[in-house]
Amino acid sequence: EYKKEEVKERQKLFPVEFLKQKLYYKTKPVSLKSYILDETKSGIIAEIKRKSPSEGVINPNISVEEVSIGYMQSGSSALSVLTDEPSFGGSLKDLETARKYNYCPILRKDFMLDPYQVYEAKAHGADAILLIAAMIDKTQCQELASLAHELGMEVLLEVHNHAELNSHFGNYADLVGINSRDLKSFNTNLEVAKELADQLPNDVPKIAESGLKTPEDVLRMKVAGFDGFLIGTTFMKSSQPAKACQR
Ligand code: IGP
Repeated sequence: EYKKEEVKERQKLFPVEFLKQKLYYKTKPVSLKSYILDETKSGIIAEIKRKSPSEGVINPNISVEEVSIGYMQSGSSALSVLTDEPSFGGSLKDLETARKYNYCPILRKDFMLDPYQVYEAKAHGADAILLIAAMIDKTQCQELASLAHELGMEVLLEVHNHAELNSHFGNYADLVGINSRDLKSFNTNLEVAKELADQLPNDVPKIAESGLKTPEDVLRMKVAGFDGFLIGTTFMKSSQPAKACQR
């Protein structure tokens, strides 16, 4: 996998000691969980996503300042910023830009496998990180999560099926995301998420991820017990992502 190499390269250029000097390493994160559970907010986590393996190019030339501010003004509860360059066209710079212009919780969306990435997330302004059950085992998740917690961030654990939920679920997960997209076939199926939601304990906030296209989709997932709704493609496909979010 390219991730390991990429991380090693960056670590050589910017050692952890360097990251610790950065402004956002020292600032206090905001709680994604509490924003998601705030009933006066929409629950929408709006994503900055230029391209993806399933869609190809979505909206490559956006301004992160403009889109992230627009998302928040349209009533999002939080932002998700992809920082993976090869598959999604994102960067840590995008994360830092979104941070600079918004005080809401921001999720760093990437394939996390090394503690170094957790330091990076904090140093560039993230409030929460994503851990993907399909990519790393539970022990790795717990290790990365305890570092994230040490740095004041929260953890969104992503699962796609019963097996992943059973093998990975633990109290290290501040929120659980159910990804309706099968990372192998790229198909999305909201029924998958609805069914899995019932298996989760009531006290952990649930996020419906991927494949949400209409306000009705969001409503359906809300009725199914979800607290949060992670939406990327539907917003980013629009020439004005924030307008799409307003709906
Ligand atoms: C957003 P969509 O279908 O609205 O663009 O999906 C988000 O769920 C998706 O980007 C995502 C993702 C991921 C991307 C969910 N889990 C893991 C990269 C890695």
